[in-house]
Amino acid sequence: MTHAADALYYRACNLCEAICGLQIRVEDGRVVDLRGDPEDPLSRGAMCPKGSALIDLQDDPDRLKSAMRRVGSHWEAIPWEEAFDIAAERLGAIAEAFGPDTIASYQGNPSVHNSGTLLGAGGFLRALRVRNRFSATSVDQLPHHVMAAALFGHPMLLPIPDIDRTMLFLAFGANPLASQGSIITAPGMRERLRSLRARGGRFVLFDPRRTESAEVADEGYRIRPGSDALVMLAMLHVIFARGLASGARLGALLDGLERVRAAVAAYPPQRIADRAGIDAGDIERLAIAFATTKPAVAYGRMGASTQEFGGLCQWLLAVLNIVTGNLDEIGGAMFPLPAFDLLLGAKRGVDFSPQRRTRVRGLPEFNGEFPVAALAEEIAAPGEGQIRALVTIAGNPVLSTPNGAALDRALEGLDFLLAIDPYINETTRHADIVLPPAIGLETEHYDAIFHHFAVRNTARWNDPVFPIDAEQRFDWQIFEELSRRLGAAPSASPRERIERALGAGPWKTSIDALRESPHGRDFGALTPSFPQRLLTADGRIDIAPSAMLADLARLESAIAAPIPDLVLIGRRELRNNNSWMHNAPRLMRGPERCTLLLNPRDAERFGIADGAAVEVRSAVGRIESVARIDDAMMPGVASLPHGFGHHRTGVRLRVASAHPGASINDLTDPSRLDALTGNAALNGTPIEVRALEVR
Ligand SMILES: Nc1nc2c(c(=O)[nH]1)N[C@H]1C(S)=C(S)[C@@H](COP(=O)(O)OP(=O)(O)OC[C@H]3O[C@@H](n4cnc5c(=O)[nH]c(N)nc54)[C@H](O)[C@@H]3O)O[C@H]1N2
Ligand SMILES: Nc1nc2c(c(=O)[nH]1)N[C@H]1C(S)=C(S)[C@@H](COP(=O)(O)OP(=O)(O)OC[C@H]3O[C@@H](n4cnc5c(=O)[nH]c(N)nc54)[C@H](O)[C@@H]3O)O[C@H]1N2
Ligand code: SF4
Ligand SMILES: [Mo]
Repeated sequence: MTHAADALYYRACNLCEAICGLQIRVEDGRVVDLRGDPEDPLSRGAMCPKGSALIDLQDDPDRLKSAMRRVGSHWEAIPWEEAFDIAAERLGAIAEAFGPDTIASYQGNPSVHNSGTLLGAGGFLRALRVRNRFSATSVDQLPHHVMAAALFGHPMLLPIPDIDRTMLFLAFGANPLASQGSIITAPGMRERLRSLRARGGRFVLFDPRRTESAEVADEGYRIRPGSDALVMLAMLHVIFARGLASGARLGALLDGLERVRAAVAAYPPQRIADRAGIDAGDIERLAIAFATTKPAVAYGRMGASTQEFGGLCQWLLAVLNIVTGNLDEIGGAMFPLPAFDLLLGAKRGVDFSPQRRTRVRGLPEFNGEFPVAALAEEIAAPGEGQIRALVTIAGNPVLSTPNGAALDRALEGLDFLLAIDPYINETTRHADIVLPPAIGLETEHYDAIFHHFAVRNTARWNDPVFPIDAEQRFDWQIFEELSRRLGAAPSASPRERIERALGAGPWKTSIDALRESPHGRDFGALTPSFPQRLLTADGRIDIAPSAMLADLARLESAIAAPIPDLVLIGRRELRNNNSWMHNAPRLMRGPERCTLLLNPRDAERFGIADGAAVEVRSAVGRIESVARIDDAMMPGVASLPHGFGHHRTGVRLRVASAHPGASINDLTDPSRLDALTGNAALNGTPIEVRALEVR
């Protein structure tokens, strides 16, 4: 065992998008105190219970430190060199025999939370010549990127709500008090929402469940899953009809205002109110309030992205901000200027329209990636180009992607599976080789992604707290070893790339300069940046892209279809982190959290009592759960958290396996997609539920 030197350390938590600054006291080589750093200019002392679980991760006896090889159902630790050789040899042989397009990759969420993983993986995937790339993006924020590419010229030009200065925060399908914010890095959400209200501002939220965030909202509306785009169209209808659309400073840059006006004409609030479950008068009033409150910002996250109309939602939210003069304005939707600017040197006018389609279903790629809803069939369906080998990096797609059970089965049929992951979980149990990186407090870190989404321009460099054992490796070292064996020339290390980017970036800084500000450097509040930062070919913003307008026809056919009897949506809770932190003992105390929430009316009509064991069925699968009757749910909507289902054999997560729960993604259906973007429609899955006989 190696020990950390006794000292007070400051570093950002890298578990979620809030990147809270932490203050960590180490004595006798162990963490004796961990709390929010009050001097962090972004998080100002905020943190959540998951931050302390970094200690559990550090001490977790189930976390792997040496390379592992699976022999049947047994695992043996093998020397790293041997593991690298086997992995490179097997992948190389498959590429040689069947072509590189029979290899696929899946990158999961922590890929973007660990700078060594983020900046190291690309070179390895290039060395592998993988074109069948998949990631958690297509069960998450893909519609945001498609919108940003279409309107602003680059997938990473994502507008961020300037929550500290807005006067009206209009949110759809987000639960910031549980998630701590997403595509808005604003640690301490509860405090930030409190300040908004203290300065006379308002928070309005649309969600089918009265969530903890709805509890602190000024107005919370329970909306029928999948109908957000209708409400947004109706709001725009009102704004145009009342002559409230302007575009303000950006007006001269805008194209397509008349095409939007024509499109929204078909959506008076009365037409869609019943369908959405929202009163037409409320929509009218909110639309006027949104257009006349200065500044205001509209925002939507998972509930408005992982649904059948995620692309339309993100487009309409941007249009709402633009036509009310709130885009790129203080207190509106703004574009951060991070010290490591991923847009530095980005080309203008790149064509992001799909260049390729998946083999089996013909689903479109975006920005070099295919929708992960197609992964299982690409592995399972025989024929030319069938995927034979998979590399997973920081991902658990068996629990996190639609019809995970089918993927679970498909993985069995692979010729070779390489997992770069610290745990043997529901996905990596199928691997031939697992290469476990050092994580969390052991890594150096610069948050290249989440400063891009932050409500203030700040930067911080983190040196590791704990040194690694001689036997351990970092993600980037694993990638480097594999790339070398695949014949790639050495490339710059993540640290060299960070150093270069900081020096070239807008704030001309360096790792050493950041080390002098252990709490983080503050470069100030966000500032308007258009038209300079725009990356469209002509330097203008077309707010009515033809692909978005064309997708309205699909929305129209959905309105014509009957409303399903009962649909399922997801749920995040403060002490979960997707699928992978259920092994942290301090997060798993208290009542079981993997429960099915049902409105009392639904419970009654299906004869289900509180606490009853239930069977839930969808078009693709079935699970068993425990029902909780909760009038926070909208009638006709049930809720189950994702990331559970740890009962599968061979999973080596002792704490998680004691709280197995069931996987919502054994019910979600890969054929339910947002056809515009390829994002999975995880929310709104039609289900049937019945009480199980008590044996
Ligand atoms: N039904 C439903 N499904 C969902 C969602 C939902 O709301 N509802 N949410 C979706 C969303 S938003 C996301 S982001 C995805 C997440 O989907 P995934 O990214 O596939 O799943 P995670 O649970 O985040 O798994 C992370 C994996 O990374 C490993 N890991 C942790 N840290 C590191 C590291 O530093 N390096 C490496 N190499 N590995 C590491 C963990 O052991 C774990 O295996 O799930 C999606 N799935
Ligand atoms: N504690 C915790 N924090 C996390 C995570 C975690 O697993 N646990 N995961 C992290 C990740 S990877 C992400 S991407 C973010 C996500 O961050 P958020 O998007 O803020 O979090 P969610 O809880 O997924 O919020 C989505 C909300 O949408 C609602 N919803 C479902 N369907 C619909 C619909 O059709 N319309 C509307 N309007 N609402 C709908 C759900 O009820 C839910 O409350 O959280 C991050 N932070
Ligand atoms: S909110 Fe919690 S998990 Fe997220 S960065 Fe802060 S302490 Fe870490
Ligand atoms: Mo996510």
